[in-house]
Amino acid sequence: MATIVLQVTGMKCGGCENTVKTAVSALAGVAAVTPSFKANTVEVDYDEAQTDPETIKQAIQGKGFAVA
Ligand SMILES: [Cu+2]
Repeated sequence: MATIVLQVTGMKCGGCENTVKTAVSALAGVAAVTPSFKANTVEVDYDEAQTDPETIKQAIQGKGFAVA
């Protein structure tokens, strides 16, 4: 299991956090998603055998948020 903290801008409220959480949680191999709109971060625990940071970034970007 690996953990990454992505810098994500565009989240403005708890609803945005939930949008990100739902999108990333839907990916195979993702164990936990902790977004913070205040810190502009999304922490993700994932199984490296099933997914990778690029796939996670794309899921977030697909919801209209920018990932650094
Ligand atoms: Cu929002």
